Amino acid sequence: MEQSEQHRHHERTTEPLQLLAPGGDLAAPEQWPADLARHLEVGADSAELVRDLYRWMRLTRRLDSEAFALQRHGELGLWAPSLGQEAAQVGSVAALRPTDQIFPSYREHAAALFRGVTPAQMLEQWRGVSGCGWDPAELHLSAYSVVLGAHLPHATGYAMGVQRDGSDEVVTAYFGDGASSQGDANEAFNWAAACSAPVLFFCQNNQYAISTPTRLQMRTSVHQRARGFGLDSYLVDGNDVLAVHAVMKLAVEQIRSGAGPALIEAVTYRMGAHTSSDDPTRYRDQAEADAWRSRDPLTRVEKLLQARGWAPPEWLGALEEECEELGVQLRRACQEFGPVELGGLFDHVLAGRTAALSAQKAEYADFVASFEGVA
Ligand SMILES: Cc1ncc(C[n+]2csc(CCOP(=O)(O)OP(=O)(O)O)c2C)c(N)n1
Ligand SMILES: [Mg+2]
Repeated sequence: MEQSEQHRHHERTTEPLQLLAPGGDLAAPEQWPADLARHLEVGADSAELVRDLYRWMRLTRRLDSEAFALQRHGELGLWAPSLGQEAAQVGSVAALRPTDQIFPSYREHAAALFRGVTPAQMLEQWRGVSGCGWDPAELHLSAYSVVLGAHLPHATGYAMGVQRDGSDEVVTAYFGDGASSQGDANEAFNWAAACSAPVLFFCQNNQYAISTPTRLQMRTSVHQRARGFGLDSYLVDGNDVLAVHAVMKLAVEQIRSGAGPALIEAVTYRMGAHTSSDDPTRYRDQAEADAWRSRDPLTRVEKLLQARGWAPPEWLGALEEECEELGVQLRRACQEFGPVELGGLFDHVLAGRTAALSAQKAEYADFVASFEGVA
């Protein structure tokens, strides 16, 4: 079968592609679609890959629980949990080259950690210390975008630049099921397809846009709609890190070789709240959350690691320590942040300084000064 025909096969399947079942059973290689098998060498020597993906998922989960606790302690203004979405994020980011630009939305903490964002940089935005804690050019990771879908035309435009540079870089943009309804998203998909721009749109369908379930938001799934724009599309179990990794590697390889843009829909579940300001018990059943807990993306990898003897106790112990150390660094970072300096906001609205911005900055400084001496 031609490889392109096999792609269409992925697109047509209504069931998300899964390689590692929730019980820890790995599909036999002969059951895998042939074009995917090449992209994930799970065999006798795959222990290292599985351990590595698991390590990043564990670190991400630790980051998430610590940051949520720090928000509850009043150290952060807000936090958007990544709990439950670790496989979708780690499996995908690990399939990219470090120089492939990523446009995240606001929950891609695994991608940020993987790219080398430090604990302190990670928390800056959530504490309100700065608009973005890291250098987007250095880490090839753009700033988090809270405005839904706004970064997707940026990703398409960036990919058009890559095209004009003659580079083989692949641009990845993460977005949610809810963001797929934005006009920006639809414009970005269409224009990427029209220009054959080297961009991969990665949708984490976590079943909700805050309290709105996916079924109330769309009649046709995101990966099916992608076809209408002329994007290659894939549907994958987003809680299966091995399937996500394999599909991502395949899609990225295609784009890098000039096949044009693609979209991956990863079916997952936001196990926690939308943000630290949200109470999901107001709009979803406990039974639903429990059902998804049995599909926890970490548990199935733990079962695989154990069954194959791929995770010696010393390795697990060292990972546990690494996670604890990450927690310590996050708490320390919060203690070491200086006071929030909002005056800097005016300096980064535009590349240059306008008279209006200078006036607003001066007005703000007067406002802050008016509190001096007030208890
Ligand atoms: C343009 C815009 N409209 C509304 C919002 C408020 N808002 C923030 S997150 C969110 C839901 C997004 O859902 P989804 O795209 O599925 O991403 P998820 O939060 O589930 O990761 C909404 C409506 C916003 N940030 N930007
Ligand atoms: Mg969502």
